Order: sequence, then structure tokens, then C-alpha cells
Amino acid sequence: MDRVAILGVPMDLGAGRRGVDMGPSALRYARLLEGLEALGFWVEDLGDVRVPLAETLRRRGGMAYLEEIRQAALELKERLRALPEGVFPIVLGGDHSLSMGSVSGVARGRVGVLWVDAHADFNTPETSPSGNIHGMPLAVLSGLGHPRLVEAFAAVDPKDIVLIGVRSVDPGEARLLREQGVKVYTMHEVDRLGVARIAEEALAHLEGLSLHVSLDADVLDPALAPGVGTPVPGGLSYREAHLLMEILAESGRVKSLDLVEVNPVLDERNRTAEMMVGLALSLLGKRIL
Ligand code: EXY
Ligand code: MN
Ligand code: MN
Ligand code: MN
Repeated sequence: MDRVAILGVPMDLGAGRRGVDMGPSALRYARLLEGLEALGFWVEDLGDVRVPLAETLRRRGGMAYLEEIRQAALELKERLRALPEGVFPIVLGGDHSLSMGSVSGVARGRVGVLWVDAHADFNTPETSPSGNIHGMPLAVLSGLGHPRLVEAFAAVDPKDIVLIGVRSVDPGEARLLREQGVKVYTMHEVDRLGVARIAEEALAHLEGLSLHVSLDADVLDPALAPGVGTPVPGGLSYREAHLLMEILAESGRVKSLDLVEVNPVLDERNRTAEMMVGLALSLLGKRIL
């Protein structure tokens, strides 16, 4: 795993607030490529997926921009499918709806998904309180949701998903998570069990599978990472997040990564992107000693 490919998806069409389309630039500006090269990786920046310009950017919620999001996620899926074996893709978001394309793009047969997020992203159009599509991607990947999205992106058995860091779940998605048997570690479990035990349990739950990590910046405590569109108090600390990445790195089973929901408009300087780059480097093997 000495080659890394970077792909940006400058998309905010799935989010309730504008600005997260600048996330890929913020992450590059936080020296992600330089950090990876310092770890000895051969890094190729493949640029950005084309995100269709929606005719008016005022519409929000209510499945707004469904076709534009579907088109961008499909391009992402196809470009990931085209990568040679053994290349480790890092997808830069952009709002979390892009992960319909990243997870389905890396899935070759079964894939284990570690969805690290303050939110479950398991809503359907019927259960969503907002209609924002970045609250739906994990449900779509599991085969639930709008038919135009499910037929393009369903790719994961719900039993092959582990959610970590959740602390804001809507009633409808909570019911769906239970019905589908998705393994969920909320912040309550993080506090009680600790991240080390959760990481080990997640790796055991996903035994034998290659893993995709989908890291949403809002899983971090907002005091640490203020530049996110849907902040929720009481998130992961700096060390909890790095320990989780370090243990996953040791497993050698993680083959792809999303860094999503960095919104520079809402940030203080570039703190959130810098936090996310640090976590990516820990996941790619950076050690203290
Ligand atoms: N659950 C809420 C909704 O569906 O509208 C909030 C979703 C926020 C999603 C962000 C990407 O994590
Ligand atoms: Mn999310
Ligand atoms: Mn989130
Ligand atoms: Mn968001």
C-alpha cells in the first residue's frame, strides 16, 4: 500500500448550508499531500470530480439537487472503480452524500464500512426531517431510500457497517438502524467502553473484510473542529480520534478513506481541515514513536 490517490468532490448540494464545497481545497491547503509524501507514499492528486452546477443554489432540503448529486457520486464511483489494485484512495469532501459514490466505488464484493460521524446518515426521504441528502447516504448504501439513488449505489450489507461517535439520531433512522441490524457505538458507548475496545470490537465484527473508513469532521468535538455544517456538542477528543485511527492502521485492513463535511466558511482559520489531515496521516500509519 505505497500508492495513494487523492480525489476531490467539491459538493455542498446535499448539505443544509453552503461552503462545504470548498472542503477539498481546505484539505489540500492543510498539506495532506505533503504529509503523505513525508510518510513515504507515492501520492497522485487526480483533481476533482465535476459537480454539476445546480441552476439555482437557493433550494435546500426536500431532496433538492437529487440528480446533480447522483451524477457527481456516479462519476466518483466510476473513477474509483478505474483505479489500479493496491492504490489507496482518499476522497476529499464535500458533503457526506458523496460517500454513496466512494463506498460503492471501492466495494469489490463485500466491504466493511466504518462510518465515523456524529450522525447516522441513515434517513430516507420519508424519515428525513430536512430532506438534505447528506443525511441519507448510509441508508442508500444499505439499499434503503430514493429509488434513483438505491439503484445506483446500494452496495453494502447493513451487517457490514459499524457507526462510531453518533450523538444525533432522528427517530425514523433509529428505527431503521435497529431493523437493519447496524452496529452502532454512540458517544455513550465511547464514554463507557473507550475507543480502544470499540476499535477492537469493530474489527472483530467486520472480521475478514477490507475496510472503508468514512470520516465526517463533525464526529470531532466542535470545540476542536468548528468548521462543520451540523455541529453537535460532546464529540470525540483529539486523542480519542487519533487512537481510533492508529488502531485501525495497525489492522492493515483499511483500504480507502473519505474525509468529509469540512466547511471552511464556518471554520476558525483552517483548524478543521488540519485536524482531518492529521487523522488521515494517523490512519495511513503515522506514529508518535
Ligand atoms: N439527521 C439530520 C438530517 O438527516 O437532516 C442531520 C444530518 C446531518 C448529516 C451530516 C453529514 O453528517
Ligand atoms: Mn455524515
Ligand atoms: Mn455528521
Ligand atoms: Mn453537514
